[in-house]
Amino acid sequence: MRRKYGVADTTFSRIDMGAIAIKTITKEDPDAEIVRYTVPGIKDLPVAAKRLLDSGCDGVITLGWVGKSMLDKYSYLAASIGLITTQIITSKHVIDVTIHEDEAEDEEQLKNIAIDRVTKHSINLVKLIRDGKNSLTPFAGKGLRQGYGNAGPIED
Ligand code: RDL
Ligand code: RDL
Ligand code: RDL
Repeated sequence: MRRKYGVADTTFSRIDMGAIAIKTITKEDPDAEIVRYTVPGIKDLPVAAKRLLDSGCDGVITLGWVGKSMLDKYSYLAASIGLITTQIITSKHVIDVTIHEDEAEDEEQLKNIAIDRVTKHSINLVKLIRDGKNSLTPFAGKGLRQGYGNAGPIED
């Protein structure tokens, strides 16, 4: 059956991460139906995700951008709890991609983190939705990271 993916993004974000997610999902699952939902900011993402799932999406990826201030970080904590609650209520995956504006020294680095994180998590979403709960098991314990190079496993 044709899979339906939700992409929720924000106007607060300084990079069009929705476009990157749609491109990646389409490449990974050419048969995919994708529904995009853009909201003002991260605190609006939980209801966007829930509405996408209620309307038939099999899973959702949310794309958030967190500013540098403490107030922004509190907003992210609230949004994150909302996103996790949405997953529990709906029993469906909501992959939370978040870029923290203070993660990088300059805009170029921030952009590279965003592209890497969105791309890798879009692939994770497709795997989980299309291939099921053991789709990531071959990578368990491998120290995979999104936004950076992998940390790698601790060998014995
Ligand atoms: O519902 C309207 C807004 O309250 C909502 O869009 C918030 O997520 C907006 N917002 C903040 O109020 C804030 O203090 C955001 C941030 N910080 C932030 O860092 N990133 C956002 N929104 O996407
Ligand atoms: O839904 C996709 C991701 O948001 C989710 O997998 C997170 O749990 C990933 N993650 C972080 O975003 C983070 O800031 C993790 C950590 N830190 C962490 O320390 N350990 C994790 N995930 O397993
Ligand atoms: O150790 C360096 C990073 O892994 C660490 O700072 C993480 O917390 C960075 N990070 C986020 O801040 C986040 O919001 C990660 C994710 N999301 C994520 O989804 N995957 C990561 N890191 O590997």
